[in-house]
This record gives sequence, structure tokens and C-alpha cells, in this order.
Amino acid sequence: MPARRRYQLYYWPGIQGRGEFVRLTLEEAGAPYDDVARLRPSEGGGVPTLMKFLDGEEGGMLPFGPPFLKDGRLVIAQTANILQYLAPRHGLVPAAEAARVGAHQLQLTIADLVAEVHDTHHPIAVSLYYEDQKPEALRRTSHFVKERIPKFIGYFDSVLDRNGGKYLIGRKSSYVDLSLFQLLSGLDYAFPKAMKRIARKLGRLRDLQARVAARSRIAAYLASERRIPFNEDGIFRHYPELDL
Ligand SMILES: N[C@@H](CCC(=O)N[C@@H](CS)C(=O)NCC(=O)O)C(=O)O
Repeated sequence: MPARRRYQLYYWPGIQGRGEFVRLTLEEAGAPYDDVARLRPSEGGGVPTLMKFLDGEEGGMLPFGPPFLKDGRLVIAQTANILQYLAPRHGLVPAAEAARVGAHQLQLTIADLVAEVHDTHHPIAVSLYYEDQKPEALRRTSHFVKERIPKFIGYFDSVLDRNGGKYLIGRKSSYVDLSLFQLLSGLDYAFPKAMKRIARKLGRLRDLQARVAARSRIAAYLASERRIPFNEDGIFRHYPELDL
């Protein structure tokens, strides 16, 4: 089989953020890729290279924001869209249309939750610092941890249960299992107390999370320097005052 050409992933260099969902799928696929903004300028990398796309100085479909993926001349943005492009090419989603649509539905639901997580520390404006919106962040987070985490987690648990308890979709591991792993890991980091409170609801999902972490390519990735640690610049941030 001819060697596959390399993908180029464009995402902010210092955070897991939304780019991490794409990184996990590329890693599990064993696909060659450059994490472009993390490369040195001498290697053709860095944030200015990413900005050129956002500023419309490069060809292809204009991305609104990162992550975006370049495959040859194709430029693909929106996390869930990137994943639904990659997964069938690497056997990370069942071939049947119903399963692919179902997987995309789940990934979009994960994206909804990720957006809500972001809004816990930025409830008023993306352009303001967290420090400039702390009272609103506290108010928003109190509802988020009480109402939204249990509702989303209950939903994903039901989906898993209805599919036999081992995989979210189909009869083998897919990209949505990887994304669910990332979602739970992020929630654990940001809101450990809330996650502890719903421990009883989490049994099956915890098993899935552990199975993903133990997959050989994922385990190697998590232990590597390619995996950026969670931090307070990303989407999943641990602020003790918001760990309600
Ligand atoms: N719905 C998009 C959201 C993309 C997005 O918000 N990207 C962030 C980084 S995680 C960004 O830098 N956005 C620029 C902006 O919103 O101005 C996705 O899931 O990929």
C-alpha cells in the first residue's frame, strides 16, 4: 500500500482544547500528521502559519476558527466535521450510514457540552478575561454542575447502555468513544467534586474511559510529550472556586 500523505492539523499550540478530539483520532488511526502550530517556524510551523488561514491568505474553504485540518488541498474546519471526514478513512466508525449519522449526532452533542464548559469560565464574552467575569462565571457554573453535567452524562450512559454497554456506537471502538474519553477526562480535571457526586451514574462510562486509555496507541500518546497537560488556558479549566 502506498504511504499515506501527511495531514496537517492546525490548532493553538499550548492547549488541548477542541484540537484534542482531532489529535486523539489521528493518534488512534496511526495517521501521519503535523501539529503545525507546535512546529518551529524553521520547520514551517508556529501560530503565524495558522493565522494565515484565518486571514484568508491560504486557499481552500475559509475556517472560522481552529481546529482545522488540511488533507492535500482540502481544508476542513469544525471539530465534528473533521472527525466525520477522518473516521471512515481510518476504520474508526462503522460503514453503515445509520451508524455514521449516529456517531456524528453524538459528536455534535459532545460539542454542545464542550461549548457549555467553555461558558462556565467565559459566560459573558470570549474577549474578556475570566477575572473580568468571575461573579457571572460562578452563577453559570452552579447551574452547569447541578443540572447540565448530570443531564449530559445520563444521556451518554443511556446511549451506551442501549448499545450493549461496551461502545457508544457499533460493535467496536469508534471516534466517539475517543471523544467521550476526552470529555470525561476534561470534566474530571475541571470539576472533580461534581464528577464525584455523580459517581454512581458513571460506572459504565468509566469502564469505557479506562478501555480507551488502555488502547495501545492512545496509551502511548497519553504518555508522550505530544499530549499537552490540561491547563487554565484551555477549555477544561480547574478553578477551585468553580469546583462546586
Ligand atoms: N464549533 C467549532 C468551534 C471552534 C472554536 O470555537 N475554536 C476556538 C478555539 S477552541 C477559537 O479559537 N475560536 C475563535 C473564535 O471563536 O473567535 C468547533 O467545534 O470546532
